[in-house]
Order: sequence, then structure tokens, then C-alpha cells
Amino acid sequence: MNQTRREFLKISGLGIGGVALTAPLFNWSNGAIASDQNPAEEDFVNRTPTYCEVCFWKCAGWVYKNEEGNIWKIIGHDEDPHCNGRLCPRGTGGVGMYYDEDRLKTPLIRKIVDGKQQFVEASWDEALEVVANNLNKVKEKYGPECTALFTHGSGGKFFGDLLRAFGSENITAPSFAQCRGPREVAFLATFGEIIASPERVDIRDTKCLVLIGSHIGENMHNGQVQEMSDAIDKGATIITVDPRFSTAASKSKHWLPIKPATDIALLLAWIHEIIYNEWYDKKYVEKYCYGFEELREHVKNFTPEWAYGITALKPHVIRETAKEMANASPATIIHPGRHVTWYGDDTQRLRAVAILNALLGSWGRRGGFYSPEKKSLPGFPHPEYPKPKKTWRDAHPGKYNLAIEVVSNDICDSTIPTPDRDCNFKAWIVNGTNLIFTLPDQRKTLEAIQNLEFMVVIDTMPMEITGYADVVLPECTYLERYDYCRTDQNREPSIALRMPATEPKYNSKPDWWIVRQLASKMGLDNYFQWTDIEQVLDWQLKQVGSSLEEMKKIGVKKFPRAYDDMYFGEGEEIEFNTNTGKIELYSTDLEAEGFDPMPVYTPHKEPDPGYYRLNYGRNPAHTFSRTANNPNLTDLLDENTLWVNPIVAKEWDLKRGQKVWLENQDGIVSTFSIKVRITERIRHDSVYMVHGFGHAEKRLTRSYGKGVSDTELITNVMTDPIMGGTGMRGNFVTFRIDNPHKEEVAS
Ligand SMILES: Nc1nc2c(c(=O)[nH]1)N[C@H]1C(S)=C(S)[C@@H](COP(=O)(O)OP(=O)(O)OC[C@H]3O[C@@H](n4cnc5c(=O)[nH]c(N)nc54)[C@H](O)[C@@H]3O)O[C@H]1N2
Ligand SMILES: Nc1nc2c(c(=O)[nH]1)N[C@H]1C(S)=C(S)[C@@H](COP(=O)(O)OP(=O)(O)OC[C@H]3O[C@@H](n4cnc5c(=O)[nH]c(N)nc54)[C@H](O)[C@@H]3O)O[C@H]1N2
Ligand code: SF4
Ligand SMILES: [Mo]
Repeated sequence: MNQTRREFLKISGLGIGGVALTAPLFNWSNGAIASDQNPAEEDFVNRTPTYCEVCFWKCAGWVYKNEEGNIWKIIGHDEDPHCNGRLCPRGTGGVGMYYDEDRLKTPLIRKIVDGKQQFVEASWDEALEVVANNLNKVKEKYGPECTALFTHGSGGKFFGDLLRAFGSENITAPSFAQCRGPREVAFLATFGEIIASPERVDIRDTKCLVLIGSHIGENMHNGQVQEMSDAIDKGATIITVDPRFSTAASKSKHWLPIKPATDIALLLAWIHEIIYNEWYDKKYVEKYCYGFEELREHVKNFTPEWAYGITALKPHVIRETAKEMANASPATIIHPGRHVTWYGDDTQRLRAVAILNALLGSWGRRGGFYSPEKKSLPGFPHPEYPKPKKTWRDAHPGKYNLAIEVVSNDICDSTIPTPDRDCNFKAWIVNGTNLIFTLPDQRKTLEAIQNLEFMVVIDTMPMEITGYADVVLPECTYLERYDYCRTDQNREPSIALRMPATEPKYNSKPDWWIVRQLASKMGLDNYFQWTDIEQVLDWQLKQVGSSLEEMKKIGVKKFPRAYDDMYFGEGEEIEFNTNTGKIELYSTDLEAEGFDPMPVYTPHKEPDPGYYRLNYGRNPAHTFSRTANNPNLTDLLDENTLWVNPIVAKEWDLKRGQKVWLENQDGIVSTFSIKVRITERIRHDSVYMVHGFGHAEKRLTRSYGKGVSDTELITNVMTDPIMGGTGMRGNFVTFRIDNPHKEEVAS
């Protein structure tokens, strides 16, 4: 059972390189990473429950400490439906977040010293006083609504409470408009329900899984990777549509190396085949769907031959894969994906995905999409929050009416003053999101920040965004704190507790504490009638028949489902939450907003000669930019490489491992260089890199200057007119062989 650090490296290495066809989708470690010695587990009575914060799958686990009281390892919680007792390499490496000596250590205030701006170390009291005064000043001058919170992660919920009490509802996360927004809006328009997280895909029981640019296996969202592995073992057919030969593609019966940006054409051709060959689920469509005749007419000419000219996929491949999906239906999943903000027509692409699932009858069916449940915990009692006089929508009346969450990039846009708008954002609270790496276009983000009167950043690391803050507050890591309990959906509802395994290192503090102090200083005590987080958690847990004491012992508590409706019953009458009460193949919502009620393919720009489409994605060992400096995970991978097709390498005379700089279509040159990896796994019209590298912040000593940041090269943003998301895959780069920054240094 005991594994050594070397074994861990070996295991994790599997998913990173080119994976042999026979290798499993992913192998899992037992969590030992922080120590070479692995005493028996029984020696460690001291274990505390947590849920992982390295990504947003939020796997529950146990934190073990060694005899000296130091955090030793984290292992998955056997009872947890999100992880089934196994953490991914990043979750295992989470201890590195605690041990990283580059962490933010104490509050910092931007001050002018000897005529120069500098960060000056401050006490918590002093720093929080500055934050409270500045936020209250903005409130007095412009109204509380001119404050926005950007947040990603658990602690942000406390700041959400604070902002609402303050009088603003402008709370936004990049996980909507830079990530899953289009799929939620598309599935809501079609089925009257969203997908949410963890995705309600019944991969465990599927017979056919179609992945469209969803690179599970590199995208390490835990439960899905496990279920996909099991499905493969049970003989499920995997169809992967990806211009790159991804890990998932290497496990697939059919790999469709589609020409980038043409997926809607493929989807329409599949819909055409399924309708005109009468392969759809007739009973299901008749009973539950609205607009079938319109759809049938709409896709009449979208034959595989038509799609071939657009996608470069052979007609017989399109037909064969359509047949495979139909044969397996309703246990077929055309996966909705997660990071789906690609080309600006993303909601329409995801509508096509939803329609295809509807035709095959997979929504509400075993092996398709199940109906999830969650156990909600009531909020701690507080007086009603003030009603804001305006929201982010007032900055652009009539825009993005179908967006179901606040659009982060729109807040950014509305922070830059324009003559026709009286309302601009004046203060940002940024908690757990590195906007410089997260939000395109970087130039706009920086311009917005320059126009702010105040910005406070709460982070664990000296990430790029902290460099622009007026005040930086060091949060302790998830291993050193309580947060609200995890209550996310799954097949079975569950609650998971996160509690501190140890005292906060340095002078860092948990968000709940920071918010509670700020509330007092801002005159909002009334909304926070508690002194300690344990009091809040215990009260919440008691409302559902548990307690903090119980949860400290068990970590995860499962609850029985309230409804016996994981799948539709045979012939069951169902009222869908759409305008027509049916699954809308023809969307009345989109029509009412003036958009195409059924998806249409429109061509996108292709690279000019000498330029290549910039493609990006995930690596199993890292999460966005947040892990790039993690001592355990940099051991596994410490920089990204540029995947280049051999034909392109030959044309440019590029050698393996050679360093190149990149220049995009707008003349933006990468700050750092990136090593070339020559591989057939990428098409000749594209290059590929893992997102999250190329850190330009020197305080990140391990990751500074390692690799290139995709974000700085994403200056062409194709905004989705339906929900405001930022399409990021329409950027093209060319190679700069000699260091383009040399001259600047010389002059
Ligand atoms: N170019 C490009 N942009 C992208 C993407 C891409 O692939 N390429 N992906 C998009 C997607 S899918 C998403 S979901 C978003 C993700 O965007 P973000 O959530 O912004 O991701 P990170 O860049 O990891 O930034 C997380 C920040 O949180 C900090 N942090 C980590 N743990 C804690 C904590 O416990 N407390 C606090 N206070 N801070 C913490 C980290 O140090 C880091 O500064 O990015 C989107 N933007
Ligand atoms: N290890 C790890 N796992 C993660 C994360 C992480 O940071 N690290 N982040 C998590 C988060 S928040 C998200 S949102 C997900 C994101 O992960 P996913 O939703 O799975 O994927 P994307 O990042 O959208 O897509 C990347 C894939 O799309 C392919 N692609 C590019 N262009 C096209 C195209 O035009 N058509 C098609 N069909 N494919 C294309 C790329 O080659 C690549 O394989 O991952 C999650 N899991
Ligand atoms: S998938 Fe990995 S990083 Fe994400 S929560 Fe689970 S263990 Fe943590
Ligand atoms: Mo995401």
C-alpha cells in the first residue's frame, strides 16, 4: 500500500507525455508526496477532513500530519461521490500550496515611499482599515453598486455575503463567461435545466461517449476521469472530436481530427443523418420535444458531404459515428464540455449538442444525463440585504439577457469610462482569481484596473493580479482554514466539511475572519450576527440533522435522494422548465431575443500564411495558473511546451527543444520563450500549449519566466452575443526565432 515519492512521479508522468494506446486513462496515487518515508497509516490518528481547493471538482479528503505535527499527505475520502477515495495528482500535490515559501505572508499596502510606489507591510488592522474606508468612500461617492467582486473558490462566498450586505449584487466568477457559461445557457434554453458541476453526465453507464474538444484525461476532473476509465473497460465506444490527438483521442474508437472552429457544421450533419435515417428516438421526440418539424426542415441540406468541405472529416466517418451514437442510444452522451468559450458562437454550438442529445433521448436516461440532487444548507440568519438600485446589466441595457450569471468581462468593460455611460465600476474586490491570466483581453483588464479608485486582492500567492492592488490580503490555504461546507450536486446528495488541519502559516488569515473584521469596520455588523465560523457551520449542519462535531469525525455525509427521479420513468409525463413546457429543439427564448432559434454554421477566420491557430488546454499536473509555482507540482512539470506539427517544424527549421518567441496577429510578442515539441499530435494549421505558464511575477521564484502565457497572446476576443462569453480560440501566432526583447535591453 505504501508508495514512495518516486512511484508517484512515475505514475503521474504517464498522463503527461504521449500515452501509449494500451495505458489506462489515468493511474492514481495514494497521496504520499510530502515525505519519502511512509509510516503506516494506523500511526496517524491525527487526520482532519477537507475538500480540495486545487480545482473546482472539490474532492473530499483526509489530511494527515506526521509526528512533528507537520502536514504529511492528503488522501481521498472513500465515501465521497466526487472522488471515490482517489485524488488526482494536483489534489495530492495540494500540500505544496501550504509549503510554498513564496506565499503571501502578511498584508501589503501600496504606498508612496521616496516618490516611488511600493508595497509596505502592514498589520491586519491597518490594512483592513484602508479597505473598509476606501470601499465606504466609493459607496458614498457613487453608490455601493459601483463595487464588484471577482471571485473563484470557496472563500469568495464570504465576500459575496459582504458585498450583498454592502448593497451590490455584482458578484462574478470567470467560471461563467470564460468557461461553462455557453453550455448552461444552451441547455437551459433546450431542457429548462443547466448542467452545473460536477456535470450530470452518466458516464458510468454509458455505451457511447462523444467528446467534442473535451479532453478528459488531461482535464483531470476526477469523477469523470474515473467513470470514463470504467466505461472504456466495460466496452463503451468513445468518439473524440479534437483537432489535436488528445489523451482521450488515444483511447477512442473514432478520433475525428476536425478542422478547428467548424464543429457546428459537424453537429448539424450528425443531426441531419439522425433525422433523415430515422435513427432518432421517435417516442421520446414526439412526447417531449418542441419544434421537430422546423428542425427537420432546417437541417435538410446539411449532409455529411456538405460538412466534409468545411470540417475536413470524410462523409463516411460522419455517417458511421452518427450510427454508433444512435445504436447506443439512449445510453449515449454527447458531452457538453466545460471550458466552451471558443469562437463566440458557443451558445449555438452547445445548443446543437443539446439538440443531438434530445434526438437520441439521452436526457433523463440511464447512460445519458441523470437528474442530480444536492443537499442545501440554509444561510445563517441575517436581516434582509439592501436592494441595489442598479446592477451590472444597467451598464448595457438589453445586452446578454440570457446570461444567468454576472458576466466578468462585461464588468471589466464597464469599468473603462465611455461618454455614453454614467455608471462605471470604481472598486474591485478580487478573491482567488488571477484576472491577468484569466480574463482576455489582458490590455483591457489593465486599462480597467487603471481606472479604478480602489482594488483589494485576496490571494494565497503573489500572483500577477496582486501587483496591481492597492491592498493585498494574504489568505491562508485551504489546509489551514474552515470554509462553508461543500454541498455540490451528484447522484446522491452529500455534504463535505473543510476544517483547518493546522494553524495558518505566516501572518495569513481565512476569508471568513477577514470578512467578519471588515464587516465591523464597514458598519455592517448587523448582517453578521456571529463571532466565529464554527458557530455558523454548527448551526447550518444542525438544520439538516448533523453537527460540526459529527462532520469533524466523518468528513462527508451522504443523504438519501428526496426524489426518485434520477432517470425518467417509462412514458412518464414531464413538464420541462421552458416556455413551451417541452424540450425545445426550436428555442423560443433565443427567437424572442432576436437570435437564430436553431443553430447555424458561420465560417470563422483562418490563419494567414505563416501564422498558426493558438490552441490551448490542460495538463494533468496543473490547474490554470494557480499551481505553476507549487513545489510538488513543478517537480512533475515546470514549464509548458509548444506543440508543433513536423511539417511546420520543417518549414521553419525548428528543432526539438529549441526556444522560440511567439507573435500574434495584433503584433503582441510573448514576454518569454517556449520550447518546441515536435509532434504529429497537432494539426499543421495550429500550435498548442498548456494554459497557466509564463508567469511574469518575480516573486513566484519557481515559475517566473517559465514558458509562455497563452493569455497574453489572446487579444482577439470573439464575444458571444447571447451570453457575453469570451471566445478565445481565434488567435494566430507566428514564430520569432531570435530574442525579440534583446534590442529593447540594448537601447
Ligand atoms: N487564456 C486562458 N484563459 C482562461 C482559460 C484558459 O484555458 N486560457 N481558462 C478559463 C477557465 S476554464 C477558467 S475556470 C478560469 C479560471 O480562472 P482562475 O480561477 O482565475 O484561475 P487561476 O489562474 O488559477 O487563478 C486562481 C487564483 O486564486 C489564487 N488562489 C488559490 N487558492 C486560493 C485560496 O485558497 N484563496 C485565495 N484567496 N486565493 C487562492 C491563486 O493563487 C490564483 O491567483 O480561467 C479562464 N481563462
Ligand atoms: N488538470 C486539469 N484539469 C482541469 C483543469 C485544470 O486546470 N487542470 N481545469 C478544469 C476546468 S475549470 C475546465 S473548464 C476544464 C476544461 O477542459 P475541457 O472542457 O475538457 O476542455 P477545453 O479546455 O475547452 O478544450 C481543450 C481541448 O479542445 C481542443 N480544441 C481546440 N480547438 C477545438 C475545436 O475547434 N474543436 C474541437 N472539437 N476541439 C478543439 C483542444 O485541442 C483540447 O484538447 O478542465 C477542468 N479540469
Ligand atoms: S480533481 Fe484533483 S485537483 Fe480537482 S478537486 Fe479533485 S483532487 Fe483536487
Ligand atoms: Mo473552467
